[in-house]
Amino acid sequence: MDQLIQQIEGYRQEIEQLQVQDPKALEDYRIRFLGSKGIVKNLFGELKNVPNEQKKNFGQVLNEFRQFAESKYEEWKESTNHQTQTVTDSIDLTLPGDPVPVGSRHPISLMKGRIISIFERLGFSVAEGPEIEDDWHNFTALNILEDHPARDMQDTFYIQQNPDWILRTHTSNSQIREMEKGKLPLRIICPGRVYRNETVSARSHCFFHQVEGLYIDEHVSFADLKQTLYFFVQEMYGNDVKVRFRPSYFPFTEPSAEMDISCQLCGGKGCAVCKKTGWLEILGCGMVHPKVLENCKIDSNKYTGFAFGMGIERPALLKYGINDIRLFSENDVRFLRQFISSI
Ligand code: 2NL
Repeated sequence: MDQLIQQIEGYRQEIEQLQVQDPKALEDYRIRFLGSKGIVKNLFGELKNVPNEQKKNFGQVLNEFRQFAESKYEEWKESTNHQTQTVTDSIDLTLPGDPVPVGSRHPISLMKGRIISIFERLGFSVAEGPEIEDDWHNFTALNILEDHPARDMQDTFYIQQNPDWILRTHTSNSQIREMEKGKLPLRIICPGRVYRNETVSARSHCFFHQVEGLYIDEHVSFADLKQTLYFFVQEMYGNDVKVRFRPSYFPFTEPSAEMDISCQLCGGKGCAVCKKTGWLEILGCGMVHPKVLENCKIDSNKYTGFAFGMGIERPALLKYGINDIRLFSENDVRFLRQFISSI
């Protein structure tokens, strides 16, 4: 009996020294002392072994100990509960939320989007193709022959030779792939990134962006080409814009032309941007060469088509008054933030 009293005294001291500060420790405490196989229960089990004349006394000690252990449990339960409440109370739900940065569109994407939406209104749809291309879709199908300088390693990035895999030098590859599908008529624009093996400077880069267009049907004429492109520049640069076509040469079009617009900065009078000519060159175009049609298994006696290609960087430089093409790909947020409100 004395031994049991001593044991109880030991437990009491143990509880006295305990620091229960979180729900896990509280639950551990409950199981150890107050659980169905816990210390208090076991001690009550000892009651039957205690001699009758001491039962009353021992029962009293035991009851006191149980009350002590239970009151400690209630006390700790209260304080750990209170702690969780303090965390919730410290969040002020009336405060404004943390701002989420939304970013902005890249100027190249803005320009590309404007070009696409004008042609979409004329019934063109967007077609895209791979940036890593084979020789056929980038060169041969386009009537660019074996000894053409564009195929030179100095001008084109080769990933592999024999068989050749290259980084496409224009988005015409997407147009060849669409023609090969054999569904006519075809009215598509092909935006995308292209690569040329050139020294990087403020004015030119080894990768840039293009939008090419293609329209193939029966009876498509050069008059259709001129009117389509005239509509485009009027939408893009305003109704007072003037255009001129100069004869040119591309292996994939015949006849071929370069289209200029009147300089938007000086209104055609001549300034530093248009090099005192009053004109800005904006795209190349022409009637699709019959060989290109035949290469894609299109009957060139029945079908004709026009095609054009324009860069995106140069007009974007002009529109936003940017003086270095490298800024487009440097990901400097101070540059990019300037386009937050642009559409
Ligand atoms: C330029 C000139 C041009 C084309 C691209 C083309 C595509 C096919 C067939 C025929 Cl599949 N032509 N594209 C035609 C003329 C000019 O681009 O100076 N681009 C920046």
